Amino acid sequence: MKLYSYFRSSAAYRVRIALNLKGLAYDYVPVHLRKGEQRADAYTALNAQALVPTLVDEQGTFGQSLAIIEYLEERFPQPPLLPKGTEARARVRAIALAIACDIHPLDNTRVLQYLTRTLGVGEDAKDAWYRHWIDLGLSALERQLVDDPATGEFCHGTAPTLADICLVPQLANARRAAIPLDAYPTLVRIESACARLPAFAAAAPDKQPDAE
Ligand SMILES: N[C@@H](CCC(=O)N[C@@H](CS)C(=O)NCC(=O)O)C(=O)O
Repeated sequence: MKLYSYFRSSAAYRVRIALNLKGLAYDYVPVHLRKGEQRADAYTALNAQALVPTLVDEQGTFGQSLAIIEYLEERFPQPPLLPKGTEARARVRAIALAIACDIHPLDNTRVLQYLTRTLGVGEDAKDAWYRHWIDLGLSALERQLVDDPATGEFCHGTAPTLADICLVPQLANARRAAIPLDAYPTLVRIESACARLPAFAAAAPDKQPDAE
């Protein structure tokens, strides 16, 4: 398997965690987003959206981190990244999608660049935008998780799931932007539990071959 990735990409970080949790070896192919390598013809031939990650294996070429993770889940079911039970799976997917659909896309590099380079928004306003969408999303997640008996050591129970796979990279983004996380004690506690697992630790941005 080959994973096209960028060390700071939180969407690629999700897939790195999933591959590690499942014990799947892969070749890391760096795509330097700040140099614009995602827009080169060689890469858009693999990923028409010009986004990382892309996973390539003997079955095909796959984009979108959550689709890739569900593909891995179906091909390599152990250990499961979704809990047993329809309701539990819906809960885990809802947490994952709240991050992947409602927080992360608004703070993506190309969105921030459009704000500054095309719309002429200043750096302070851009930073305020970034913080606003992260805080709004994380506040809702904290409220959702804090008193829910389904929340355990991890977002759902006692084993990491797709929800944790999305949460940890999003918190890493927030930390990089120096956003205070004191208002999210449940999320930070779950992040610490994940950090103790080698699969999460090895997927961290600073552990990647293209880390700067
Ligand atoms: N929904 C996509 C999002 C992918 C995405 O936004 N990737 C970012 C890095 S985290 C990217 O490649 N950005 C390139 C750019 O903004 O030009 C997924 O989950 O895979």
